[in-house]
Amino acid sequence: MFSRFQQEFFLAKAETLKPQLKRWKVSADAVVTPVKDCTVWQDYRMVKGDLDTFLQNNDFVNGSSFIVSLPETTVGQIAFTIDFCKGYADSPSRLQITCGELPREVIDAGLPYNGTLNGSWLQTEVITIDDLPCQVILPRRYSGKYIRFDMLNVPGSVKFSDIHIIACGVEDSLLPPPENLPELLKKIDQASIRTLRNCMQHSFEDGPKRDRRLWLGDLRLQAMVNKVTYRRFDIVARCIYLLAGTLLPDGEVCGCVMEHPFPRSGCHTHDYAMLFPLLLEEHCRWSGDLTVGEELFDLAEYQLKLMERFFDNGLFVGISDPFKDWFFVDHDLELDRQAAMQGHAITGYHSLVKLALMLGKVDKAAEFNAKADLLVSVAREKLFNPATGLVESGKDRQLSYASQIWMIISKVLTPQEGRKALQTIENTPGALKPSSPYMFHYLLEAWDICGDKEHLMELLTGYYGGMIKNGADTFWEVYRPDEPFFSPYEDIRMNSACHAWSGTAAYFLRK
Ligand code: RAM
Repeated sequence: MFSRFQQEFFLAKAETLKPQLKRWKVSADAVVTPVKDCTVWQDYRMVKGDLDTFLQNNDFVNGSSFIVSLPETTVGQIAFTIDFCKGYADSPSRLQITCGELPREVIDAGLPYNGTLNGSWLQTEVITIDDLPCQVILPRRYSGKYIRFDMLNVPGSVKFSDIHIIACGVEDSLLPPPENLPELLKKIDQASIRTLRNCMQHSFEDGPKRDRRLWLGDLRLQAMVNKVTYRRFDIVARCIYLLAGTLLPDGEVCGCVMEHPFPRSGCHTHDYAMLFPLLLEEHCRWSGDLTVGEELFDLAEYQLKLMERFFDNGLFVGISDPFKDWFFVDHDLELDRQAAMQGHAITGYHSLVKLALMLGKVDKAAEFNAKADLLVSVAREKLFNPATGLVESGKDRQLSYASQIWMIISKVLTPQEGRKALQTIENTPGALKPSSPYMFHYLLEAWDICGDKEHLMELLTGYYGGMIKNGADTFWEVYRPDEPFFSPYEDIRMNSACHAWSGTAAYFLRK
């Protein structure tokens, strides 16, 4: 595909689009006490107290600790002032500081970690401060609503004041909610926008706590919310150039880009690569910037070319080596991905058709149309069961929401058929449900295509409203309403609670 030299050119373009970050102060506004309560999310309530009084009246000795909260989930550097209380400080102060997006991250800060991702993602530091009094600004950037201070070793006793976060991001404020919305939907809208705002750093990050990188699947959803809110198309373009400048050796657009200290590609994520044409086409259409479409049209086409090896006579047959060939689709290892992947490829071709027409490449449009048509007719023949009205996936003819959803998005099913399939799957015991907010977004997109706005709003209110009722002010990477302790990483502290792919409610509320 593109040579190293061409990729450098795209990276240089990305560099010219690098946004300036704003900085602002968000002060802690309460001291909080965790209270065990099995009726609330993850079994703890945070009871607030007056912070100024607490800090004025309390000195902290070895072994003591306290937790403060911020008015909203904030991204930035932790800062505070620390002083000694009596005599003079004859030794340094050693503190453990833990930042958490959700209560359990700070409550369980001392518990051993046995999750699958590296524990260094947990936002805990041990710092040693030599000369008191002083202001401390931690060098790392965090994302959180709670900060816990543990006195590991302090000279006598110490006092704290001015605890805050030096927040950073491209945008420092939220847009006001649409006036005609009921209260709960206003809250959902604001949490959705805050999620986008907090992820909007030098690129669109998936989560400012974790992975702090640009994932293609997340980016496509952020671009949708961005379109109806901040309209920072410059940053979307920058992200697209970052992807184009960090191709994998075989020319595939990588699933994620790590931006620092210099842009590098992450892993193969084939379903995300298949979404590249969709991302590009939507960006060109929404921003009116056809240059990037011209420049990257061949790259978008090449992504689907690369995927041809996973198809046999127009049917996705897939996954030869599950460790090498990662088709993410959802956080669900049981999910048979055949139908969903067929849908991704068709959607990719449809996007290429639109892009080709936008760019005046009529012959190319016809070529992609023919490819899409073949995949559609094979899907109808092999995956759709007209007797039940459902799409079945894989050799075990698995029934899942994901399969219906992707056959709707790719227009294999008409809106009428789609509506029936979604209604039927809702009443099919044992059908695999969306497991992550990422797949939940696509469920809403499918209902939108099928034209049932009422049901869409019902689902949206139930799901995102559920998170709000459970204390969210940004939306969570992982949310299974009936499984508060579920983590794909085997430790809830690793879950990100401000996550790009969960933030699309504002798109549906505002578009
Ligand atoms: C996780 C992150 C990210 C997502 C990938 C596939 O690591 O949540 O947002 O895109 O999975």
